[in-house]
Amino acid sequence: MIPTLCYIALGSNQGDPVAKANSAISVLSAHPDLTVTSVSSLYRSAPMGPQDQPDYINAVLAIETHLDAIELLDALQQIELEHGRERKDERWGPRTLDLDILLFGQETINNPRLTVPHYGMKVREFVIYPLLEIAPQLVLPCGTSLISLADNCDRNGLEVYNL
Ligand code: ROI
Repeated sequence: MIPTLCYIALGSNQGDPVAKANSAISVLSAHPDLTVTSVSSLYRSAPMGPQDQPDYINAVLAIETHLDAIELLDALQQIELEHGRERKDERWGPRTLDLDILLFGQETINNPRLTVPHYGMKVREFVIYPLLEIAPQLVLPCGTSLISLADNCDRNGLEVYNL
């Protein structure tokens, strides 16, 4: 069986987001069911949504897996919980660790728990530019190229995070 190439977005803005991001990358890399094939730089981004919250650290990873999409979602949600994720009611509020499936191969998934491609990935600079770093030739299942999304997306102050 050929594994599925997937892209995962990582975001954090609570309790040392850089440490959380690095820890999540380590845990994903060590996971028996996942092979991490590339990791973008860490980026610092202004919050999308309510502005009275800290800046975010964002990154994107490419992984290969034999899991199905829901099994992958379960694995990611388990890692979120281990990093102190609490699901609160507040829409677009701060988060300790967010791991979102952006793409699952070339599949389109509309499941009550999971929508793939991720609904925000076409417009969010903190997804598009890290993804461009690791997959510049990427084309979405709808036929849109990542490069054309970047052409239409302001960086909104997004910058590579350096210590
Ligand atoms: N804003 C930024 N910059 N990065 C995120 O990862 C992020 N995640 C979210 C919301 C609250 C929409 N804002 C974000 O879930």
